[in-house]
Amino acid sequence: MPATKPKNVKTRSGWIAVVTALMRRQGKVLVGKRPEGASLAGRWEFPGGKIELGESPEQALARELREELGVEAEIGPLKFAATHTYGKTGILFLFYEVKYWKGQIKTQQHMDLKWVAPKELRELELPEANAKFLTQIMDVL
Ligand code: DGT
Repeated sequence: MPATKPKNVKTRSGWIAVVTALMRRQGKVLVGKRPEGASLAGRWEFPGGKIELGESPEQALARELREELGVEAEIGPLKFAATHTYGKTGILFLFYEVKYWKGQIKTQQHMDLKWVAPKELRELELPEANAKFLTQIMDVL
């Protein structure tokens, strides 16, 4: 047993991995309004959520899109990764391209869903993290 804890243990235990989908249709991208009662309620986000134990990022995103939108999605390539910290919690964001899905997108958890032109993203109330790396997100759209 080491006499002292490795220095990075505390930092790493406060990190979570979140997968999000960049879904395009006719030049627009899908965003959802986070539900009441959730953290960041009312903010517009890209569909997705936390990776659960035992899941790959792609499995987690496919599950989230099933739960949130009611579709069976084919997860494309990783387009962008970034980190942001909310207080003591660090979030690693993985943004995937999602071009293909089966089924009709329907609101299951969000207050609302809408397709917006990439430049309209700038006018939406986004979570702080997304606002911070919006330029990079727009570059990969
Ligand atoms: P749960 O089951 O309530 O823990 O929630 P999950 O696993 O559906 O995950 P969610 O969406 O509540 O958590 C993702 C975290 O990332 C949350 O702190 C909000 C933050 N976040 C920032 N920007 C985004 C975004 O564009 N999409 C998503 N899904 N989360 C974002």
